[in-house]
Amino acid sequence: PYRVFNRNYKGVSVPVDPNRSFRYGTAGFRYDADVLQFIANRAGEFFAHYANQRNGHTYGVMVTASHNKGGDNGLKFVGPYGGPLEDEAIKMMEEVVNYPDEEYMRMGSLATAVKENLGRHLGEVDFERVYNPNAKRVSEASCILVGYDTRQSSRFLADAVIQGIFRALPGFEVASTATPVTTPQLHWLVQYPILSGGRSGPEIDKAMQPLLNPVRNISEFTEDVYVDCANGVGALLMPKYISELNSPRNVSVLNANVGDDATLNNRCGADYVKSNHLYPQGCADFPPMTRIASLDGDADRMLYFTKKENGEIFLFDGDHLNKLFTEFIEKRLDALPSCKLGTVFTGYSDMVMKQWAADLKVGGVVANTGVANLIKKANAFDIAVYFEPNGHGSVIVKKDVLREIESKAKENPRARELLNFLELVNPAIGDGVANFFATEYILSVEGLTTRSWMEQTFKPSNTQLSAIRVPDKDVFLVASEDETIWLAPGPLKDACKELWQFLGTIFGDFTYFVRPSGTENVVRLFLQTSNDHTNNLNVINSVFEYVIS
Ligand code: 16G
Ligand code: ZN
Repeated sequence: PYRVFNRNYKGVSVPVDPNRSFRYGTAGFRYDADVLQFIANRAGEFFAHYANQRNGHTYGVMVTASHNKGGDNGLKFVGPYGGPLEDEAIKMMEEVVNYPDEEYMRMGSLATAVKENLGRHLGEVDFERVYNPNAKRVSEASCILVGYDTRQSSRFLADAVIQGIFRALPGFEVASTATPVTTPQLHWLVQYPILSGGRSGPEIDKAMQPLLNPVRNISEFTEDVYVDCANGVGALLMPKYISELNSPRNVSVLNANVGDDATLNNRCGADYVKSNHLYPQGCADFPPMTRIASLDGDADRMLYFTKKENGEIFLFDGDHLNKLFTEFIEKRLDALPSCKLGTVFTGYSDMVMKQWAADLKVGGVVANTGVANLIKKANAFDIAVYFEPNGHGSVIVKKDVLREIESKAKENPRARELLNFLELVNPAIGDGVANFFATEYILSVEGLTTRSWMEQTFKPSNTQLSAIRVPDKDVFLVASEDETIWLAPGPLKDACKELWQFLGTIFGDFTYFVRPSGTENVVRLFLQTSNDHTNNLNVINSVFEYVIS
């Protein structure tokens, strides 16, 4: 199940584009598949040196552009234990990717060039710690595992990364999955000590088993349920989970036409549903109260939706999942009185949700957008549920707390349920497929049908999200690191505040949240109000958009 490469691997030919500057955003490097070849190659070269300096860890690279169209692609680098890469390494990798090509050629190797020239640009980065191309090959070697999704360019880009790794360090331990994997699968495989020395590790299927086995604890589904796979790689993983189920006939996949770039994420998937508030392809004609989940193209997001009796769509998005998960855990914590439970969400979360968290005994914190930022905040708790409203999220448990739950689970049935649930989520990163089964487990234990879940969760506020085109979003709008404070430009900030006060007197209370996107050259404007007048929000949105643009 792996492709294992050796030093004679010639790889692909890589055209270089030295005229642009490339950034690693919240979603990694995200560009046209053609442009990415060069980035993949250089970043691979950097990553080999980086990993080589760290004794015996497994690192990962994932090739995917998630919910974006089939022709786009992206590269995400994964640190040891399957988590996001540290900020300093990202900065350094950007420098290496953007290093002038002529210099590079003159120096003969990236290693020399970097050593001679790069350090001075990176004042606050501990240069030698992050990147020392001259570090000796350590005896207990680190290795890199490369995974890729179902896009036509993905396997090709995985090869470009591998070629870069070998250019840096011929003979480095590197392997790629032999078939496409979901992003969370790759994170899981990296976290799992899978490649002992990169060559003789267990097979992927065996490594996946600890994630797959716990679905046997779902004793029955409260209703039949459907999963829209966005025509992406989730459709390859779902059947593996389904085959472990006691009642496999309750789950059916939709939009599972894998391998065609034209259909991937096209009018289907979690992002389509969330952004447009529309039924995905093939899902509009189900009877009311049918429960349908939507994954995105690389299956790291998931949300549910259903049709109300009046035909309107109702979304159980990341906020609803967050609330469901947190309450489920909270009810089972009596066995662990000193355990600190937290819930982490973002500026895009529903205001009702924020109020709910404030009223709870658990800690509620807002993180800035992007999974890596939510994880940082979640790490402060013993157990934390974190979710972006778009459906990215998971649960993190401290090791000693998990051990305590395991020991209590032997005689305490509530602790047993908690453990069953925690075994279902993917601790490495938000995992759409794992979260689907974790949600079904809760619904089954709590006896919740689609209808009763809808009745017991909160009624979503009226919201509107828009993207405003600007010349350069990072100059145009600067937000504080946690995105909660708008730093510059001052006059625009003041104008928006006055606008908010003025429009509030006409249309009633509303909140606004503005930040520069981390993935596109746009400023995002998010408006929310508890009253039901969508028209008011349209007007408010137009006025804000006019002022900002
Ligand atoms: C990336 C993030 C996603 C976030 C989105 C925001 C990960 C894996 N993905 O797709 O969580 O919601 O960026 O995009 O962290 P924006 O910065 O363009 O608004
Ligand atoms: Zn995704």
